[in-house]
Amino acid sequence: MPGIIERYREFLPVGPKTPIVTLNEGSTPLVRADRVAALAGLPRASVYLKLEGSNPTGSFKDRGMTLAMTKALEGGARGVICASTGNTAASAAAYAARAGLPCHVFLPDGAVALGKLSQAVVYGARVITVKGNFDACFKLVREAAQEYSLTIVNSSNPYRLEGQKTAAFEIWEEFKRFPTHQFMPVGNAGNITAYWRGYKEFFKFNSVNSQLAIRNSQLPMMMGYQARGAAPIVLGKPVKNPQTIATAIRIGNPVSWQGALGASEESEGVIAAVSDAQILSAYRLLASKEGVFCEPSSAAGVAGFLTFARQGGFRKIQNPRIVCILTGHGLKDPDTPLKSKAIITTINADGRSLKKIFQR
Ligand code: AN7
Repeated sequence: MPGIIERYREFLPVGPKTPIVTLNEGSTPLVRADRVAALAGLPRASVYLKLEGSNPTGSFKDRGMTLAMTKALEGGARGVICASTGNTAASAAAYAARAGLPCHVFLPDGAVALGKLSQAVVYGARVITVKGNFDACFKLVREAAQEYSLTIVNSSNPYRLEGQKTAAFEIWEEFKRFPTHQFMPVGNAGNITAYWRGYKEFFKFNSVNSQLAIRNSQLPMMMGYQARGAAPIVLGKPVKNPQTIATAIRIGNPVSWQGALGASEESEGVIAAVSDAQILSAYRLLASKEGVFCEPSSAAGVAGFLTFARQGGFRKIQNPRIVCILTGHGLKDPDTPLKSKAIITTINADGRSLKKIFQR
């Protein structure tokens, strides 16, 4: 499959001469999850997982980065810069390498998952770690961008969200209708803003395009989840010192705060919080019951789904069609599975030791 710019050119701000920077991102798997449905007490509901970790750098950021980098190159940028909890940096570094542009990434010191840091380094970005959190990094980035004429590729860059909205198109195309509910993590709140825009645009497009009749005109309810220790939107005020094991969404003052509120209010969804324990429980469940390894932050949406279902949130819904967005790959964060009691047995290389482990 080509990347999202070629696939959805008519919905994106590109022209015939635009130099496209792509790693053939998008077209990610939408996988049915019957065990998750059963565990939520909805054995007959259809629950799907959108595996955004299957993107080229292992997260949904690639959808936005292909367009942000393409437009930066087209506009003659000198270089790009971002603040990041890790995935934006990994994606920016890869696409900048492909575009041949210098890339500077600012990361909270000691709070970025190992895989993401490795990616930023190997793709050749200039990696700066800051003694402060994401919000502090972003402040420095805005100063540096101004001072040194660099293009910011955080989700404050409007092309990021334009690219990311294409994930909603893919979901519609697979179902040939909208889901009833979409569950996802919320950090800087760019992604939920982008999905909602994508769904609304596709709805409008289909309404005027007679060949594509809309079978179910109902747009999905957007259900966004923050980590309890980093839940500014839920609290209604910035969090000075956000804390969560889900480092990707450890953000105290989200860039797209208003976008997230708009998405949840217009769609009659919610922005709510889940605890780290709930996140880790959903994270392990996805891997051990569905064979799907996502990073902890991605599991926040599934934790939200399980909570919502157990509280009877689907009681009045006829045939729910649920999509959970798994935003990043589990290998991004290789340390987390080994932090709990890992069941690994070491034996001597002989037959007697081999026999022993199968006794009992
Ligand atoms: C796996 O990389 O903010 O609500 O700097 O990496 O659109 O911010 C990452 C965010 C969810 C939240 N899941 O998305 C960054 C960064 C994963 C993420 C989010 C992020 P937004």
